[in-house]
Amino acid sequence: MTTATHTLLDELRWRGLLYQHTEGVTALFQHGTTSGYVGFDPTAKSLHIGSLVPIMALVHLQRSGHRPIALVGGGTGLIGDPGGKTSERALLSAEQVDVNVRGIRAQLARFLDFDDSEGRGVGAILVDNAEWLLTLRTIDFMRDVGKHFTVNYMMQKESVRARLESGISFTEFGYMLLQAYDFLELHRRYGAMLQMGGSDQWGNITAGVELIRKVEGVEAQAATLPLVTTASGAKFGKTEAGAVWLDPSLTSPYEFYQFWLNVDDRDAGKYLRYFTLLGRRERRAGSGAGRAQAAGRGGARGVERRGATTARAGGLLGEQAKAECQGAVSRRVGCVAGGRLCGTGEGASGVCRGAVDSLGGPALSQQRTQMNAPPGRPRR
Ligand code: 485
Repeated sequence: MTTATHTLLDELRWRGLLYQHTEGVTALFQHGTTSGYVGFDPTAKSLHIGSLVPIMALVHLQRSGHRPIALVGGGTGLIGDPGGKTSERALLSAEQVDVNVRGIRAQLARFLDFDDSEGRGVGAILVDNAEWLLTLRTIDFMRDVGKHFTVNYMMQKESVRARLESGISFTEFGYMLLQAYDFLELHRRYGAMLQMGGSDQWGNITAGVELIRKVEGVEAQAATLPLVTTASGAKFGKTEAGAVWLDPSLTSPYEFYQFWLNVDDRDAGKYLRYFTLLGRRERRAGSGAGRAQAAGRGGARGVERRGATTARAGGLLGEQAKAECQGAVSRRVGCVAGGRLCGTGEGASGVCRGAVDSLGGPALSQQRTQMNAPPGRPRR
């Protein structure tokens, strides 16, 4: 748990996880406990590794004493966010959205701590916006929500502006109002004061801030996270085989591990900050060893250190996810640390096997096998 003087914002900033935010975010974290949310649309039955960035933001939010809310867009998934798309999306069937919601809900549940027994009000909440969006009445919505937004305002949003030439349906044009309404609904239900998302979500998130200001007279806040970049300029999270999914039936543990193992050395430090809970000191120790190794000095001691910190990361995640840690997704985050840190170097296998073992579970056997492979295999 971060201390009061070491705010969540400092933590996110140090991790490079803060891209843009509204002014009041600083004050928000300084005054007691708050709730913040991230929304995930069920466009597929699994999240992918890019989703780990906002998930980690929720994890940090919770670790610093606030309530994280993960929202699955069972309602918005039926419409489709125009953001980042150069052309109209094909509508997903209600059945497909349903299957996808179930997959994503189960994955999200593994990362957050739902235990509210200490009564501090920071137990995570998992919601599906189908709960309120599917029963909205058109006339009510157009009067109560639509009236607060001018078409001019909506056309300024990047997600719409980018489509003015190629065209955008009324359906996708209206998407931002649904997301704005979600923020209002979560504010009313759970006192949500913050919405986070990737940098492409800024327009949708600030539309919600606007709606809450107009309807409730409250200044809610927005914070976005950076898009993950790679030193080579390649798209993060893509391999020749396609996206790297969190679902082991779509991306095998072996492929998943290989993805992290093949991360460019120049990206390793950044990804450790993004995807693990390793702190400043531990991370520096890790990257120092990495440099020594890259310089051809081997460094079993360094590797041992790295193994130790990996064990810590695994432990933290284990503690975070409690019993759920047996689940494949949690183990995968543990493996992020394990993968990157244990990838090469003599002596790494033993130490790291221990680290990964601390997360347990037979599904890791593939990774373990890989870790024991001789060092110096070519990297992509
Ligand atoms: O109330 C909300 C309803 C839906 C959403 C958010 C809040 C989903 C959002 N519109 C969206 O499309 N998000 C993307 C998705 O679900 O795939 C990605 C973003 C990315 C990051 C991630 O979700 O492109 O930047 O925010 C969590």
